[in-house]
Amino acid sequence: LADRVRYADFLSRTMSAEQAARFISHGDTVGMSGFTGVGHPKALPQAIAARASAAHGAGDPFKINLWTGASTAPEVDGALAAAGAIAQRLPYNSDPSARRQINAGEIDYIDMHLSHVAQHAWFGFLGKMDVAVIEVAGVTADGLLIPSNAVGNNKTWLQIADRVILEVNTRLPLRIEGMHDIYNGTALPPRRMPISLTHADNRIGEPYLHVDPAKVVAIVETSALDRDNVFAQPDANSNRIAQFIIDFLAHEVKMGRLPQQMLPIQSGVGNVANAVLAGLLHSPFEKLLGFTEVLQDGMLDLLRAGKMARASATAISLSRAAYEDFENNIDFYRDRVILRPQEISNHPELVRRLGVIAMNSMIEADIYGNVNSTHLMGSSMMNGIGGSGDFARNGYLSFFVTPSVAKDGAISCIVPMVSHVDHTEHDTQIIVTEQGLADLRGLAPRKRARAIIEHCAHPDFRPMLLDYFERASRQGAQHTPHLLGEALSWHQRYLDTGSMHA
Ligand code: 0RQ
Repeated sequence: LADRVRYADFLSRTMSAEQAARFISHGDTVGMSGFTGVGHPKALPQAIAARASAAHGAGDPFKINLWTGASTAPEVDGALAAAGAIAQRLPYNSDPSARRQINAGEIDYIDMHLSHVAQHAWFGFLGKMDVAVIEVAGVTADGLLIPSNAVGNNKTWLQIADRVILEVNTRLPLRIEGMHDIYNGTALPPRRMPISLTHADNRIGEPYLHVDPAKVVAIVETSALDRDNVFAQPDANSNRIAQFIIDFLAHEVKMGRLPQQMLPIQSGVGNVANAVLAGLLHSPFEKLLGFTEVLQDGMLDLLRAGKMARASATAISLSRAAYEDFENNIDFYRDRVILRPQEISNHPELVRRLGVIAMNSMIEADIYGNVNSTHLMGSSMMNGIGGSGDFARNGYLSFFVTPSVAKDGAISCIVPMVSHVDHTEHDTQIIVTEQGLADLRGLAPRKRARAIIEHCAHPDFRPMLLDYFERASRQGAQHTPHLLGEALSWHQRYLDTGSMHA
């Protein structure tokens, strides 16, 4: 460990995860590292889960509030949920057991824009943090922390927590040192200054995280890999959606509404997003820039092929094969990848200034372009809003994509009224399904409805949507025609019969 932890003072604080878990008590708020399955602590969460199980076995309560960057992995959310050890969770979760408990009302889940988390913690809106558990690649001789494959909210957790536990992961390449750009200039209002980042690949901070050495109570050595973020090969629907987007972007360049060199790209998580990036590999665009939160396999391919010049993100979330390539060619990628705190990677000021092209997946959209990214049938949480809102509202262009139907055609992803709203009609510009693309820019609601029904709805549902819209248009107010008694009847019918078909 001494070659990783070069700050000698810390070595005497080395201990097992089980010993370190004693610094965490029932009722504590624990800020952990971790963003989209990478950079999370690998050992401590399981040791805390074991502590919780032992306490529960003895009839004692043991739950913590768990705050992270975004989603983690089975050894964090999975282990802690299995032990019934989570009281409150924020800001994003994709773990199935934690999701079950969230939807059973057993975990209080606070679904937040990822760019809001650090500042809301600083403002004191969320309460105080007792312990931070942060994975790092190493500690320099000066006591500076070399970040791991994700930065997330680590800077803020290290600053606001009373105590800090560091997991030093010896499996991480030490040559990752220098890839990160940690900006420390975000003061609180009214003392905030402009963030002087004017190009997606600017570096405005320093490569290390700071910690007050006096707060570090334990150093735990680990060597486990991050989650294997596997992707399905893009299917026919994803490829069609990708092609619609690429053709649209090429058209925008032709019309002079996008510069030839394009604008920086943000891509959400998932298979469709990855297919769009794969499509860009064979597109006419060159010297692309990424300004996104998660760097996935598709973006790594673009960097390797020289199609993308540089990418800025807060986490590198890769499949095993892509991660091997990343590690083997770390010097190449260190020159081309910049990892920032999520309050910077997702910052509305920067997304707006840079003119980011935002592409995010959704669960459903309604005929007016309101988008639901988070809830199934209105009540059941899927994952969370993540960074989609940070980018959608502030981007130069904002795409929302989905297959037109779900559950083997039983569900239409284009509905009369969304059962939950994450992105209002004011934040959505372009809706894309495998059926086509609806460009909503400059359209009033009734024209938006016709464009979405005609271009995006599945043919099996298109006549029903048209019928709804036309009947609504014949009665009542005409700005955004709705039949309130029917607007959510498609969802109710699915709950009653297992299908939205009439
Ligand atoms: O369920 O697996 O049980 O069949 O929802 O759907 O089509 O596999 O889509 O994996 O791309 O996820 C919006 C959830 C899409 C994701 C969402 C069912 C469907 C399936 C998943 P099954 P797909 P994806 C940056 C941006 C919010 C955060 C975000 C997400 C399951 O993209 O979490 O954008 N986004 N972050 O069958 C009922 C419908 C449905 C439906 C699909 N209309 N009704 N069920 N499903 N449509 C990244 C970060 O912020 C970290």
